[in-house]
Amino acid sequence: MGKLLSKVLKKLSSDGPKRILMLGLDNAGKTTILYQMKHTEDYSTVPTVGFNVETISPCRGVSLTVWDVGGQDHLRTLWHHYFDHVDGLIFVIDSSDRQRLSISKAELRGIYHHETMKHVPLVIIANKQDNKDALSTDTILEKLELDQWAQGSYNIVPCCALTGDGLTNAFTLLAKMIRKQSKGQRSETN
Ligand SMILES: Nc1nc2c(ncn2[C@@H]2O[C@H](COP(=O)(O)OP(=O)(O)O)[C@@H](O)[C@H]2O)c(=O)[nH]1
Ligand SMILES: [Mg+2]
Repeated sequence: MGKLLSKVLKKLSSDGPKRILMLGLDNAGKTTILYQMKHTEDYSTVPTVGFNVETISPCRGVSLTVWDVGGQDHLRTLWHHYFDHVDGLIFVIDSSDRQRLSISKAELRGIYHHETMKHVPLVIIANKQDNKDALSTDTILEKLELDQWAQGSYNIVPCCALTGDGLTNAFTLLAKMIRKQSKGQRSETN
């Protein structure tokens, strides 16, 4: 999946650099996804000391910043530093963690409360679909109450980060949404 994903990201950055955030509760599978991204070309990583944020550049012109949300209220005051000029958000969910879906829902709402995040395209990765008790994407959408969000503002993709299944799909969708969004913004300013 490395080459295809790499192509998707390169195309995305062809009309200017892009900033993508990847957030989710701890144990959702973010680091595993990052590991899969390391197979893409030109991989480089810049760990941030003192704040559990990792930024990687999976290809030239694309930066991907990752951190755990939930239960770290003291870090929330720092979020706004990362919420400016974001082009897309990937929110990772452990599809078998029924108990904490409500926390994910609250976190997602909190993130989109930030003014600068309001129109940022969202792709939810319903990770760990290989687990027998994984919830379907439909059930997850229902529990997150995303059906109340504007149509086209989000998508959900079933994935298994361990094998990489679904990840290219997820990033391809996000890239499409970002392109559509920036076209819309251009025509608004014309
Ligand atoms: N079964 C299964 N386990 C996964 C999957 N993705 C990640 N994990 C496991 O879930 C645990 C947490 O993953 P990690 O990437 O560290 O989560 P993070 O806290 O969001 O960075 C690890 O033991 C991973 O091996 C998946 O798709 N399926
Ligand atoms: Mg991690």
